Amino acid sequence: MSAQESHDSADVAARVERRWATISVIIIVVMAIVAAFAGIHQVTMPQARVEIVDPSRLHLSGEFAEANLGSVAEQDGSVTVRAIGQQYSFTPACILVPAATPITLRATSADVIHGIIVQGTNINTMLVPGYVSNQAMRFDKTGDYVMPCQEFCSFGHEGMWGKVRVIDKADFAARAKNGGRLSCVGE
Ligand SMILES: [Cu+2]
Repeated sequence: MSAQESHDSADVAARVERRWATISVIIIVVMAIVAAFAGIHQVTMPQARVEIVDPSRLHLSGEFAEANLGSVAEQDGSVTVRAIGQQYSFTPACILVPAATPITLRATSADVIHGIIVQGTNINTMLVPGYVSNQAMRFDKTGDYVMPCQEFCSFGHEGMWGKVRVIDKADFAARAKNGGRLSCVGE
């Protein structure tokens, strides 16, 4: 190999290295943009099935109007509970449900992010303003379960407690007979 040839191949190597370095920098930049976009997009949006609701109009009409909150017996034998969280309480503050029954909790927030956790169970969901949380529940034993807010929601957070009261299935059916919305507030 002559001196000239080795000089040329050093040039070629340098050019190829620069090209691949540029390509790898472009790949890294593209990946960073994709990661940033996905991160920002996903934190502003729950990732499961999304149901939206206008938090500023909850009380006025629709599913979460005050008269529609509480527990209702469905035709198929299940129970639906509708509730909202707001600084610093849950409505209803005492949720009444039957034992040994599939229950769907549908809940949302009227202001900031709150959370529902039911003592001694794996029931745990966030209440995000603008979105409806769906949580399947089932209680085999009757009794009272405390339900604190599990998401720091400002200065009154530690006072934000609700309760779930599980009653006998037949008692619940008797109370649900006339189709109203049930709760145990004030009992
Ligand atoms: Cu809260």
